[in-house]
Amino acid sequence: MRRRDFLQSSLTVGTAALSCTLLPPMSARAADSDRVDVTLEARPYRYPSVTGTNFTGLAYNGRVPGPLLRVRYGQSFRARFINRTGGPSTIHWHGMILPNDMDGVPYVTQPPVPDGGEFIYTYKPGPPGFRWYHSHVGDQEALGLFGAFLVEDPREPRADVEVVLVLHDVPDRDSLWAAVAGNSKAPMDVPPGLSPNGMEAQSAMGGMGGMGGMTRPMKPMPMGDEVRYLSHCLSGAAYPHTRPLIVKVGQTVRLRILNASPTLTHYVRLAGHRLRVTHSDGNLLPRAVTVDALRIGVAERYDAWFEVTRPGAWLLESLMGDVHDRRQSVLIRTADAAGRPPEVPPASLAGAELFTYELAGAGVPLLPGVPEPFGPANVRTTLRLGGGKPGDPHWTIDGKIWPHTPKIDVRHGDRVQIHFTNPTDMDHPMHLHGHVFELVEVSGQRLRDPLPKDTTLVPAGSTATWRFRADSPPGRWVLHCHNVVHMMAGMMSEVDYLRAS
Ligand SMILES: [Cu+2]
Repeated sequence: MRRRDFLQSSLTVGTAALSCTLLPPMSARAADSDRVDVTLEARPYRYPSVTGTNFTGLAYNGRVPGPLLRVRYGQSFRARFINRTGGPSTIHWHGMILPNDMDGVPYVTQPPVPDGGEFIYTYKPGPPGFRWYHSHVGDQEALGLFGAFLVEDPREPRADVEVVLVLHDVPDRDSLWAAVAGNSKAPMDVPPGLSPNGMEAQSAMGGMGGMGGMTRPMKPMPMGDEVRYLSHCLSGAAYPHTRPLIVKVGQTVRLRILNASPTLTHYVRLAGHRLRVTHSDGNLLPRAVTVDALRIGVAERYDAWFEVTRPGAWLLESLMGDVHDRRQSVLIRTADAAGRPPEVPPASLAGAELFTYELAGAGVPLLPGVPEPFGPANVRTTLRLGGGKPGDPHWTIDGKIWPHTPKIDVRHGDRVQIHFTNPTDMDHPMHLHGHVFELVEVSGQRLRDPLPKDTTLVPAGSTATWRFRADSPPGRWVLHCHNVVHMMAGMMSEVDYLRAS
C-alpha cells in the first residue's frame, strides 16, 4: 500500500473511531467515492485502564469497539481483513442483506481465515440503517472483535447531533467457557467487602485512574446470567472515563445504541428525558414511540432521539444488577454545566414505561382458537428453544444441537413464518442472517404494526413469531441465539435456499 493510500484509509476509518461517541462528518473521500475501502486487522489487545480492567482480548485496529464504519447507501464497500488473532477468524456483517459468501460464518459461508491469512469482503451495504460487524468464530466477538457500521440514507432527516453508543460487557473468559461447558450453575461469590448495595465498591473505585489492574467480579445479574463480568463499558470506556457529550439548548440529539454484550440484556435510561424511538435494528419503525427507558437485547440496536430544552447535565446509563454501579454511563451536558453534578436516572425501572415489542407494535391479545393471524405463508415452521437444564450444558432447537438442528428449507419467493416457543427460563435474542424479518407476534400478542428487525428476544416461557419473504440472495443463512454462550452450546439452525428445480 502506498503511503498516501494508507493515510487516506486510516483517515476514513480513523477519524470516526477516535471519537467513539460523537459522529463526525464523513470524510470527503468516503463521501464522494463510489467505494469505501477499509482495512480491519484483528489482533490481541490489552484493555486500557479507562475500561476498568486489564483484560487481554482481541480488537480490530487496536481499539474496542472497532472502527466505526460508514458508507452512504448505494456505495460499494471493500474490507481487507487481516487475521492476526492467533487462531481462525471471520467477519460477519450483522443486519446486512448481502451475497451469502460474504456473510462470514465459518464452515457455512466460507472457510475460516487462518491466523496470518487475509480475506477480502466486498459488497454493497444495505439496507440503510444502523448495522454492525463482528467475528463469528468461537468467543472472539465477546473478547472485543466487533464494531458499529452505519449505512447512511441521504434522504433521511439529520439530527443536530448524532452519536453512536456501544454497550459492551467484558467477560471473565474462564466463566464464559465454564458456562459453555456446563459448569455454570455454581453460585457466584459476592466479593469481600462489597455490601449488598455496592457502596463500598463504588468508593473503592473513587480514584479510577489507579484501578488499571482492578478486575472486580460483578454481582449476579437479575436475568439469570451465567457469565461473570470484569467490566461494563460504553463505547470503550467505563464511567467516568466515557467521553462526555456536549450539547446545546435547542438541539435534537439522535442516539444510535448497540448492545454488543456477549450475554446481557440492557436497560438504558437518560435522566430528565424521555426517548423517542424511531428505528429498531436500524429499520424504520411503523411509528415512533416515546418511552422512559429502552430494553435492548443482545445484538439489537435502537435509534433514540431527544431534545435539549434546558441547560443541565444528565447521565445516560445502562442499569445493571447493581444499581449503584454506574459505570456503563455517559455524561450528556450543556457547555455551561461543566462541573455540575449530573442528574441521574432513577435507580429502579419500577413505574418506568419501557420500550417493548408489544408497545411499539401495538400488540393485541390473540384469541385462542383463531387461526391465521399473520397473513399468508406457504412455509410455516415452529422451532422449540430448549436447554439450560442443571448438569446439561446444551442449548438446543427442537432438542438438538448445531449442526444437528432442523433446517428450514425455502425457495426464492416463499413467504415464511417461523414461530418460536421458549419453555426455558431465559430470554433468547434470536438472530437471522441476511434478512430483515417482521416480528408479528410476541408473548401471545399479535402486533398490529409488525416490527422490522434482524434480532428479537424470544421471552422466557413464551413465544414469538417472525414473517419474511425469502427474497435474499441464495445460500445458507444461519439463525441462532446471539447469547454467545448459547450459540456455542448449540442453539443455531439455518434457513437454506433450495435451487429451483
Ligand atoms: Cu439464548
